[in-house]
Amino acid sequence: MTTSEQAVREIAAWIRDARSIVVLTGAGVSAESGLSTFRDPEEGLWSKYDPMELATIDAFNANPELVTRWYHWRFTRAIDVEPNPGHHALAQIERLKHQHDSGFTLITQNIDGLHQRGGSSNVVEIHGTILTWRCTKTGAERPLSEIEFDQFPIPSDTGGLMRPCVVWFGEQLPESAIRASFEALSDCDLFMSIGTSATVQPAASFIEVARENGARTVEINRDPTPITDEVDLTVLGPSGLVLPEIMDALRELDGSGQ
Ligand code: BJW
Repeated sequence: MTTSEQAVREIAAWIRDARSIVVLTGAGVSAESGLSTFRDPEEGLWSKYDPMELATIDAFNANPELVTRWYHWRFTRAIDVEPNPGHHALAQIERLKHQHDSGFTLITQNIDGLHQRGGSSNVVEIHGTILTWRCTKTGAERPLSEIEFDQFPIPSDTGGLMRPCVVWFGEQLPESAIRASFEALSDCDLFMSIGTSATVQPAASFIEVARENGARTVEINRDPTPITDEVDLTVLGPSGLVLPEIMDALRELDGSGQ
């Protein structure tokens, strides 16, 4: 058995034994669906585009046409792709834990809606969603289906502009999402960081909150990150491959009742 096979089995046993699990996901989980991550030096969005020109309120105010066009392109990509085996495995783990009356909270930094489309139900979107837009003047929200993308920027009915309900740099995270995250973190006994570079705050600090509360910590990532040496167990590999392996190992353990 390789080290990574051993780690997969151990993580499966920790998932089986956990009373309450928090999973934090990032762009890496959607990479195998065909969506770009942010910080990959070759393919990442921030290697081609300047986040300060696209992902801040100042950028939107300075050039709403450019920012609106960019997010229009981003959501057409997001709705064009399908959830991958990593998304499906997380949804299966959630269902299994709920069957055993255990807690399972999926906190995602992703705005693409793929976890929900992959079958997850308890999803906390801490950086918002690209599938809902709101008026800059009144804050009134509208689903994509009710917005016509026939001019850029998009005027709202009330004299403002429509912007995506995502969290840009320097903006506060949605209060309800922060509250739900900290409630789950304060009660979890297993924390898993998956497909995130663990560099953007406050999400990057969630692991410390979980650890201070006594949780075991796990990371699954294609590449090492700043938390790789801090976690109790790491599996380096694509989440679309590793998560289904963990789910298979969990089924084996669950079926055998060990
Ligand atoms: C795979 C894989 C595969 C690839 N399988 N793995 C404290 C200290 C310093 C700064 C701050 C601080 N507190 C707040 C800040 C400022 C700022 C911040 O954190 N800056 C840092 C960069 C230093 N934070 C904020 O501004 C936040 N707001 C806030 O805290 O408000 C209060 C406040 C404001 C100001 C000052 C102080 C307090 C808001 C952050 C919003 C982030 N927004 C974005 C854009 C969203 C909209 C959009 O999508 O366009 O969110 S930025 C971008 O980064 C996006 C992501 O959700 C986020 C995280 O990225 P993620 O998901 O980790 O992606 P990558 O690309 O970084 O990593 C992918 C990983 O996957 C890699 O490790 C790969 O190896 C791996 N991978 N393929 C598994 N197949």
